[in-house]
Order: sequence, then structure tokens, then C-alpha cells
Amino acid sequence: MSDPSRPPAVGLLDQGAELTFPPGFLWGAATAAYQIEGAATEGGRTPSIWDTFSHTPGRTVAGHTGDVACDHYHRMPDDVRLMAELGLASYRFSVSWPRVQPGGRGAANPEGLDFYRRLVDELLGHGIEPWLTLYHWDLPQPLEDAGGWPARDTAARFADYAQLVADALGDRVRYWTTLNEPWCSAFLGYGSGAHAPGRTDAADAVRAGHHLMLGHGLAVQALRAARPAARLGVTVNLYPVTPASDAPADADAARRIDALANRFFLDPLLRGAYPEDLRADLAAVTDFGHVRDGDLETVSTPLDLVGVNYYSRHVVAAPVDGEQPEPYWRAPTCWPGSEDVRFVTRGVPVTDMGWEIDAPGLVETLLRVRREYTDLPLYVTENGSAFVDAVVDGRVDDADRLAYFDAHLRAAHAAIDAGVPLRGYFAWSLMDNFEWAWGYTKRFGMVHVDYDTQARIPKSSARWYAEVIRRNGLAAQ
Ligand code: IFM
Repeated sequence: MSDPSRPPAVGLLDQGAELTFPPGFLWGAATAAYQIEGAATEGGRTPSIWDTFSHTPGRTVAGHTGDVACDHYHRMPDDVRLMAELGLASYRFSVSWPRVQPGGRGAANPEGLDFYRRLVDELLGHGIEPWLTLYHWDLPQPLEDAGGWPARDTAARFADYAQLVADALGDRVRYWTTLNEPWCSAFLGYGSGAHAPGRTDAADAVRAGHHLMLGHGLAVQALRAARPAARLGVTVNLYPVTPASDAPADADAARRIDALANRFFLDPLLRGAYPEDLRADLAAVTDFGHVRDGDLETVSTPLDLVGVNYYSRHVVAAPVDGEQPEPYWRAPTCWPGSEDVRFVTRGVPVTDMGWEIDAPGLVETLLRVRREYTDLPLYVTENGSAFVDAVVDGRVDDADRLAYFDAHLRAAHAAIDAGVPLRGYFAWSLMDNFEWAWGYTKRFGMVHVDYDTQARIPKSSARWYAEVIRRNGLAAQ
């Protein structure tokens, strides 16, 4: 194993070479409940913040909602069969909190739990390892009405919910992640308002981030007590943050955005402390009075793995006097205290989300987590791209998405070569789905979904990924 403190030459990602992954590398694909299930009012499910948000005029593109989505709730056995045909070794899904604990308090809803029991049994019956995420953004609406994630009590409610799910599914699910991308829940949900619940208060966003992590820690403790053999972790979305120039002011802009995007979560979760520079940057926003004695010990409860979602890089520059930068996502801000930092585009190819394609950034990100934070096993729990697809003669030839996956898998392999204990990779996403505020206008799937007929067509990238899984690596090109 080479020295993880020395990054590889990330420009050279073995383009075209045959690459084999370590034995047992976990190949998977991911989805999330609200993005695919539909059946929003069936089986005892009650509204989440995403039901309320998407039904509020002007919040999502064309008013799209997750009411029907991919109708996975009704088509689950067929979808699992499709996963088996692709040879997936693992499937990462999320449990809908308002489906299994309507309203977010009190007893479990047996019908809701039963859906996930059947899903897990179906997966296991096809030899597919279930990977369960407890929270992929669908907070029960009554908990939002009681204050949402900025309210401390929501963390305790989350732990109760985790206990219910552990009691029901702990005998058959080995891999558990608590939160998916707490940055989005906190800073898009309560900062920019681009995501549900659509609130725009910088201090609330910071409080929400803390209580999400507190809920994570309490949930890990509950899960550990209930299921000592389970492998427990959390998924964070990380970005390399690069200054646009060598100027010290640009370096400081990069430091600030790195603190908010990455270290706000990595430091408390894996070191049990907020970074001092982050606290200073946020001084005008909050005095961190919401952090109580003992919280950070809870937040940093030991884990078995860390999930990393990787999509792109942030390139940033210092504020320019008198210039109001185009806000990233939507106004007013998802970067509290650093609203005036400019996000710079480099003119490199982008996906349909406008996100720059930067596979070497995945190597940097994984190496950084390994070098600065932990030697725990890492998993890429999401990576993928939206592109505009065309169905031609019943086929979808998504060469651009396939190339994105290929480049990022070469990056994942380079990270392993450099000493990162990367144990698995989950493509985002198994199928096209409800892309939050973008509704159905952005397609991330390896499987095409016709939203009128619900027909599924595996795209070229899905066929290619099936071959990657079969050979446990990439063929020479
Ligand atoms: O669709 C989302 C997913 O829910 C969380 N991670 C990023 C994906 C693409 O935006």
C-alpha cells in the first residue's frame, strides 16, 4: 500500500487501462424514498416536508411532486428483478420516515414497515445486500411544524424512529447509514430555501446542521444497542474546494467554503469538535449557544464506515467590492457568513445540472478523508450525472453518463492504489427519478423511466455497469 499522505498524479487516471478492484468490492446503485416510491397517501403514509414543499406553487420546476414518482411502491418486485439482472451486489435505499412513523412520533405503522420488510426480503432473495439509509430528507411535516431540524427535539425524535426501524429490520439489514447529505438538509432546507422546508434563516441553518448530527449520534447509539453486529455510518456530500488563483484572498474564500461545505460535518462527526475558523466565520450568525455539553461526544459516537457522495468541485474567489455574486442554488444563501464568496466556472465540461465534471476531485476527496480524518472503511455512496437522454428505437445510448461513470471509477481505483480503504461504490441513480426542486427535468438514472407509462429501459450505462460488476473492474479501451 502506498503512502496516503502523498496524492497520486490525479491528472493521470489510467484512462483506457484495464483495472481490477479488490475482491469483495461492493458494487451497488442508490435511490431515495421520496424520489422513487410515489404512493404518497397510501398505506398510512402522511406528509413529509417534501410533500408540502412540492405542492407549494413555485417551489419545484413545473410544480412537479413525488406523488407518483417512479411508482416503485407498487413495482418494487419488478425493480428488484431489474437490479438482479444488472448484477448489483448491493442496493442503497432510504426508508420514508412518514411511511413507517406517520407524524414522526409514537408507534410504528405496520403497513409502512411491511413495505420495507418485503423490499429487504426481495433483495436478500436475489442475493443483493440491502443498504439502508434512515433519512434522505423526508422529515414528517408535524415535526417541521414543531420547529424542524433547528429545534433540538427533532434529534430525539429521529433516534426514536431509528429504534423502530432497527427493531423491524435489524435482523436482516447489515449496513445502515443514518443521514444522507446533512449539508443539503441544513443549508438548502433552512438557508437558501431551495429545498424543503424552504426556510431562509442563516442561524436556523446552522442549528439544523447541529441537530441533524446530534440525531445521527443518538441514532447510532440506539442502533448499536439494538444491533451490535450492524455496520453503522453516515453519508456526507463532500467537495474539493479550490481557490480560483494564488491570491491569498482567494485562498481565504476557499477556506471559508471548505469549512461550511465539508469541515462543518467532518470535524464534529469524526473529531468531536467544530473547527475554530468556522466558528469565527459564523460569529455574526450564531454564538453556537445551541451546542450543549456532551453533544459533540454524542455526535462523534464511533462508526464502522463513512459514506462519501461525490459529484463535483467548487472553485471559488474572493468577494469583489460592490459586486453581488450570483448565489449558488438560490437566494438568499446557503453559505451563511460567506454569502459574498464568488463561485467561478472554469469552462470545463458540465453535466445537465451545470456541475463541472471533475473525476480527479474524487481522488482528492477520498484521500483527504483518509489522511485528515479516519482510517475507517469508506464507501462512495453516491456518484453520477444528469444528462439529457433520448429514447431511439427503444434504446437510450447515454454515452456521456457512461463516460462520467468510467472516469470516476478510474478515480476510485486510483484512490485505492493510493491507500484509501475504499470498499464499495454506489451509482446514483438506479433509475431516473424526482430530482427535488428540479422535479423530473433532470435524469440521473442508469435506467430510463417513462413517467407516462412507468416503463423502464436500461440505458447503455446500465449495460456497461453490469459488465463492470461482472468482471469486478474496467475493461481496457
Ligand atoms: O438526487 C440527489 C440525491 O437525492 C442526493 N445526492 C445528490 C443527488 C443528485 O442531485
